[in-house]
Amino acid sequence: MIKKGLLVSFEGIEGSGKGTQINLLTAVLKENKIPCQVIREPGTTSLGKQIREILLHRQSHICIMSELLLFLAARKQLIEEKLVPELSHRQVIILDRYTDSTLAYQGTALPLELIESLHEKAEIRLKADLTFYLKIDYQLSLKRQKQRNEKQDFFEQKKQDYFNAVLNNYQKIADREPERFKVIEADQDLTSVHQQVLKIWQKYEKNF
Ligand code: T5A
Repeated sequence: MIKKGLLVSFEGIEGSGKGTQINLLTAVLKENKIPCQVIREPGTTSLGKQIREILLHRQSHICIMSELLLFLAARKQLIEEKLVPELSHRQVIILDRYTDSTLAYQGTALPLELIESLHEKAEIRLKADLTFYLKIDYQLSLKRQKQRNEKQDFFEQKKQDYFNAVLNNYQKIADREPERFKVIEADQDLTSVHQQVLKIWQKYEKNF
């Protein structure tokens, strides 16, 4: 594949504002006539939607390795069915979560090296070119979730210790890959967070 498109992912815990900031960035790209589309992980392909339902609204116990493999199955399908063909066009593909989510979440129970080696074995090698990590703490995540007043899915029901471990894993990625993985202080108002995203995007856009 000759890759002409750009993969931009958004990461962060529940309520960090990924969906909100993706909408704001997409509006700017459209205004500037830059072709773009948003893809949610898991959940964009038909298989991904089914896997999302199994994982987020599970009816019975799923062991951690099966959980990991299901996320990988959804990702592999997404790459083959959607990302590879779409990236052959010049456009920005915005991913609402991608591989870093697996490292952060499933990495709370499994070694990061194991998760990376399974990605490699499954030939999931397509990496995000740029990632916005919207950093908030657990208390704020909880507050924003409560404001929405929606029924909680499997992950949202997890406790503070779990989310602290997720945040710790995101920080490890930030320390390891500062060029790609941009940390945004997301505990500020929508506009300030959007301005931080735009500042990074505008620098990056010059190479696109
Ligand atoms: N998962 C996923 C894994 O475990 N492994 C994996 O490999 C992958 C891919 C998916 C779940 O699956 C797990 C992680 C997740 O638990 P999801 O539905 O895709 O779940 O993701 P969530 O993070 O749960 O989505 P949310 O909608 O909760 O969070 P967002 O998109 O980050 O937040 P958003 O934009 O919807 O905002 C939440 C609320 O906060 C307000 C918004 O208006 C909204 O009400 N808000 C702000 N308020 C004040 N100031 C700001 N700056 C605000 N920004 C947003």
